[in-house]
Amino acid sequence: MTILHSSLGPNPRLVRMFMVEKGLEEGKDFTRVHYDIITGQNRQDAGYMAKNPQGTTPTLELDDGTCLTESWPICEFIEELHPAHNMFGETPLERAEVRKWVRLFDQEVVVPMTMGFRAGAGRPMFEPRMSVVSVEAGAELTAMADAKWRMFDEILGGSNHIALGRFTFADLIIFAFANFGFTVGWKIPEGANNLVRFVDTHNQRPCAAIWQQAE
Ligand SMILES: N[C@@H](CCC(=O)N[C@@H](CS)C(=O)NCC(=O)O)C(=O)O
Repeated sequence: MTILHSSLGPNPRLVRMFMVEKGLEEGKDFTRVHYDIITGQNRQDAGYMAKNPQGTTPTLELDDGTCLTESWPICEFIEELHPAHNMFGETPLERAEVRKWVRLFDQEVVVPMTMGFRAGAGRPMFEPRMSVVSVEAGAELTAMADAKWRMFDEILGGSNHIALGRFTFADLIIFAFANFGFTVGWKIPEGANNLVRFVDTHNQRPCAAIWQQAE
């Protein structure tokens, strides 16, 4: 059976949320192996490092032992195997639209937000295992990410969908990283009320329950 190598944190949870959206069930369609990333278990396990030389989670291990890494491409792979309840677009144009927003969000929010977290509250955990920018640079990155969160708030306007007028992977990644933020003390920037409504609305989705679960 397919194995999802997983842990705390937004990236494995993004994949797990995607699987819920796809109707895939743990224990039936895939098994999950959990790593304690707080203690660095993922990076101390030579077997895991062979599966994913980056040492990060998630990794999707297929029946033949092939290991796929990086959350977004893992989700696209799953979408191709399970096209029902389309999340990436039905046509080339739709897919380009969804990927455009995912790429923008990934670069403009995910990268500075996570780098900012690693340099600030996450420093004790991350500093021993990877390069981390200074506390000051981390605060600047967090502010840059927040400016882009505001941009996404404006783009959303009165809609709860960033693309295609329906729930897509672009919404899922935004929703997942807002939830990640909440777990580490981040708050939606003041006045970004479209984002507040977006999160409240999508909190009703079954996939949101992943954020309430202990690992
Ligand atoms: N770009 C990767 C990021 C993976 C990543 O940073 N995963 C985090 C968990 S959210 C992790 O493994 N952190 C612990 C570590 O790096 O040791 C992806 O999209 O999957």
